This record gives sequence, structure tokens and C-alpha cells, in this order.
Amino acid sequence: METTLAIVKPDAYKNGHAGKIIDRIIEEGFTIEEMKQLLMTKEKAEGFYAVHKERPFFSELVDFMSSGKCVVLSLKRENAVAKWREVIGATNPEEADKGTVRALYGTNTGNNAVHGSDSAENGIIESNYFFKE
Ligand code: 3AN
Repeated sequence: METTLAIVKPDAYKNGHAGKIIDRIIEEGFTIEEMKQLLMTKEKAEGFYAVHKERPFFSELVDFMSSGKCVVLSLKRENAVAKWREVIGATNPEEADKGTVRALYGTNTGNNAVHGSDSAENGIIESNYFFKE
């Protein structure tokens, strides 16, 4: 079983989509190992996205992720990382396949409704970042 971290980002949370996204997680065969609602501080968001700190959109990303409540979930499933990335779709919701979470609920590349880990190793590191404090 592999672990991935999912986040219902502030745009999707504020727009009332958290419940539908959690339902989708369950329908797609994931087990929710851990789940919590939180309002990230800027420092928490900066630490989470530290790999992106040289990117031009970093401060915008940190501001957005700390702008409202999120739901953070540690998920388990066979092939969890690839499966969750398939379910959420491309980073830019306009390019995401029909029916994917980002196509359904995302606004734009920055405000794209959900996060998904990009490797099995990061799935564990990111889950620990929120759930082993
Ligand atoms: P993904 O979340 O699909 O793996 P990454 O890792 O390239 O995408 O980017 C991490 C996060 O940074 C994205 N989820 C998105 O919120 C934000 N992001 C990526 N590219 C841009 C961009 N060009 N402008 C604003 N935000 C961006």
C-alpha cells in the first residue's frame, strides 16, 4: 500500500466542495488514514512548498494556501500517488480531463482545488509534515 497526501485547498473548501471531494476519495478506493481541517500559517505553507521557493509564483502560492481553511488527508491505496494524480487531473484546471477534481472544482493554475503528492517518498514526507508534529 502506498501513501499520498491530499489537500482540499482554500478555494474548494470556501466554495463548499470539501464533502464532494472526500466522497470522491472514498469512491476511488482510498482509505483515509488521517484527516484534519486547518488554517495554515504562512510559515506552515512555506515549509510545505519549500521546493518551489525559487519559483515566481511562490509568494502567491503561500498567500493562497494560508488564505483560508483546508482539509488535509493522508490516503492509502495501491498505487495511491499515480491514482490520486489521475483523479485530480492536470495542474491547470482548463487542461484537466473532464470529470477530474480540478476540472470540476478548480479555478485556475494557482487556485486548483486540490493537492496530490508527486512520488511515494513525498507522500510519506508530506503526510508526516502534517500528521507527525
Ligand atoms: P501539481 O500540484 O499539479 O503537482 P506543481 O507541483 O507543479 O503542480 O505545483 C505546485 C503548486 O503550485 C500547484 N498545485 C499550483 O497550486 C501552484 N502552481 C504551479 N504552477 C503555477 C503557476 N504557474 N502559477 C501559480 N501557481 C502555480
